[in-house]
Amino acid sequence: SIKETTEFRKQVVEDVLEVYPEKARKNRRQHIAVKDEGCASCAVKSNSKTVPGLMTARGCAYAGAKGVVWGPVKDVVHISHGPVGCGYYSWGNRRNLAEGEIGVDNFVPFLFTSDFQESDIIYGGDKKLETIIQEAVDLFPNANGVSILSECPVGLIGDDIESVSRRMSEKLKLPVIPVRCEGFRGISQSLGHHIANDAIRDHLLGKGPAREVGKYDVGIIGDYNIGGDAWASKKILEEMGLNVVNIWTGDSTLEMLQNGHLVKLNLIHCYRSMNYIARHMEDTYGTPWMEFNFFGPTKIRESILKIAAQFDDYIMEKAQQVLAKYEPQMQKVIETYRPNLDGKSVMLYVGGLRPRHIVGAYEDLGMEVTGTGYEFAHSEDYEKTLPALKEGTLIYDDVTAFELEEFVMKLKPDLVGSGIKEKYVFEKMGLPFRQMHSWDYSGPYHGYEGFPIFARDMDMAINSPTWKSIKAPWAK
Ligand code: ICE
Repeated sequence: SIKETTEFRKQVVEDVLEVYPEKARKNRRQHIAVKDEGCASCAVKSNSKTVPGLMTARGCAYAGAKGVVWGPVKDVVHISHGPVGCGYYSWGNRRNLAEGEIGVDNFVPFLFTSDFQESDIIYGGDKKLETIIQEAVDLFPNANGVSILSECPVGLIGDDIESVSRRMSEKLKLPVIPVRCEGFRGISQSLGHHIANDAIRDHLLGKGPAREVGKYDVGIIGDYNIGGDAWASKKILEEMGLNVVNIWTGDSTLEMLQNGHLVKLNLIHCYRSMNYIARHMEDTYGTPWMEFNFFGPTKIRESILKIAAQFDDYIMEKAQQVLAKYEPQMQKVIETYRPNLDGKSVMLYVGGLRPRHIVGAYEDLGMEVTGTGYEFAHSEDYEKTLPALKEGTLIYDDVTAFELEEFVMKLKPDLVGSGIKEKYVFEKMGLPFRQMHSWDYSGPYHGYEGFPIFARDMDMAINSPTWKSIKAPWAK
């Protein structure tokens, strides 16, 4: 029964935390919960410092600012400012796709780094920064701007990237944007999102070429086009009769960042990374915003109707046509894959949005989410999550490598959905796994284009015959 399951999972939590010293156990206890009847003890502490010594999967402010928000702006040269590692290891693996001529008007696939050496740390890197901004613009004359993403040492040695940026911006007649996203700031990539939002607000927003706002103009905020997600979302909105003029930031241009407020409505997919700027655009320019979710046909339907309700009868009629056109196709996808997936369970661990946003897509396939958690969500994210979960679901915030492994071994899900740091741990245990950050070289997963791919991938992972011939070496 549900009650027994809930009690069992509560006991699992106690057992797993048992190994920690008392102080660490007390801390971690607050970050883990099992959804119980009436949510008597569902509260999960979040957005707080990781206990030193515990293995976290979190990233840093630089990851949030460069990797997440700024990196997908394609006509801007993004300089990873500092030692080579941060730029190198964040190069190309988020799979945020962008159209355009590589090296001409699309610099997303490139890595630009100031490659700090000892001498730069000792004598300062401002001169070098000036030189490489000039070099980058000489080499790529179509670049519409330059962003400077600080790595830790830049902040530690007190470099003044703001004044270099100001000088070079005047000289080159281009936006040169300093982003003070040193990795040590904050406790996760979440502050990096905020810093990146603030840099857009301070340096670009409202400073673009003026344009008229059409009555069906909308922006997509917080879809980073992972494996083509934003293109799949855009397609639905356009078929509804809406005009997608901005995407922040997936396949984006500098102009889109300047004119994000010039729409009738901003549609937010990733609330966690972009709520700051959405609120700012509303407060300053009166641009309204609302959240939506394009994962799986149930959530897509809800979102399409909610979005259309903000417009007129014409859009509502088109929205109904979109539903009528695609839902039978989605039903076919469900008929194909549901028999293979019905009743299977999945445990998730992702960043700041997906642990709640993808629940509906799994449920469309008959699967059950038995555990989920975020790396860096805030309390409002957990509040939005709880209603989406079944009673008995295990919830873990900033789960440690040890805890997640133990939880998985005890709950025995049919599938784990998490990131690259988790993938091989579970695959070596003989457990089906899908990367739910990068979609494992696949995608898109958003929209009507994405759902058939998502369904196929989950089936492929769970029902691959290879699992039958895999045994962990120690289990043989
Ligand atoms: Fe938002 Mo990985 Fe994107 Fe979310 Fe964010 Fe990150 Fe991507 Fe993950 C992201 S912006 S990079 S939807 S930082 S997959 S919160 S952790 S769940």
